[in-house]
Amino acid sequence: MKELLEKIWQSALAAIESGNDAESLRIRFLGKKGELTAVLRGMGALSPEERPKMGQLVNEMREKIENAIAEKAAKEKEEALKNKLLSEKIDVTLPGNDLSVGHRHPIAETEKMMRDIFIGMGFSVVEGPEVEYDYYNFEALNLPKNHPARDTQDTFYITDNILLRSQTSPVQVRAMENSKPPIRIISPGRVYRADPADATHSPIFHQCEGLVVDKGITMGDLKGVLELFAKKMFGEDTRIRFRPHHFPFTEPSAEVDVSCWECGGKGCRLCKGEGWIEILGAGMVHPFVLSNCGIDPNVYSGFAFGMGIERVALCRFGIDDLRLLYENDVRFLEQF
Ligand code: 2NM
Repeated sequence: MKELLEKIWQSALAAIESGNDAESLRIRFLGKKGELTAVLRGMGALSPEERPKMGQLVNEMREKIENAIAEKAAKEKEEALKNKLLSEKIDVTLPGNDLSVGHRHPIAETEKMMRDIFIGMGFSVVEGPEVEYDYYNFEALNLPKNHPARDTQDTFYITDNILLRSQTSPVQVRAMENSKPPIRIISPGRVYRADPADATHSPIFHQCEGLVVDKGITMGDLKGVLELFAKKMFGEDTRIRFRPHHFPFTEPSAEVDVSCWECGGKGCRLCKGEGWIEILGAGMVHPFVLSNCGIDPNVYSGFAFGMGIERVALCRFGIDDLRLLYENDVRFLEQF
């Protein structure tokens, strides 16, 4: 029987040596149907004196094999950890993956700058419908049917009385109808005109208009607000210039130029030798418009202004064709 135990020991060593995994070794040698258990079962044939001695030998052998297998299991675990660490090795000195981050479209970027500047001056941003009634787009703004100035703002009609707004002024008419002065708002948004597309025209474009109504508002307030806007938008050294003009909804009215930010006013290619760039229309809100909106022109006065967002974007970014802004060619847009 001793020889049998010795044989089992030798075959256990050989099995461990030959790379069997710890768990199958345990089953084969120590399990219920294992080789050592078979020896224990055969002990019934021994004499009562031999049995305890033999039992002790078997237990010693069990311990030896257990230890050998445990050692093997520890080695296996260590090996597995080593392999895991090797396979998961990362080189922290490699350059990172290049994640390309998008950015705002030049029109959106320019609109955001305008919003931020006017918000900084205490204006609120108000939006309104792009599909409007003729009344809000024209009539209330002192542009009755058959008024010649309607031609320059010809738009798209849904019905006789419903159209795509040609300016964002209807938002301001609604604001004046719905609230009491003081009013200090801008209304950026999309507008429509029945113009064929070319380098400087598009049937769909964007405007940012502004309106201030309160007691004692003067042209001086208008100039102050627009001068501050121009400095924030185009640079601290920017000056502004008012030229007399006519709009049906303001009186007096003006076109507003800013000094060229490229040459500082000397005259260059950007300003076509003028030294000035026209970017705004403005004026004192016509008394008819105020009373159309339920505001007493004998108590209140106000100023309003409007500018094309694309026009400002083209100038600022030095783009010479409006259509480039709408093609959404990423190779073009990535430059800004
Ligand atoms: C412009 C130029 C001048 C304007 C007028 C109004 C309103 F609703 F108050 F009458 N909103 N915007 C206005 C005035 C717009 O755009 C070139």
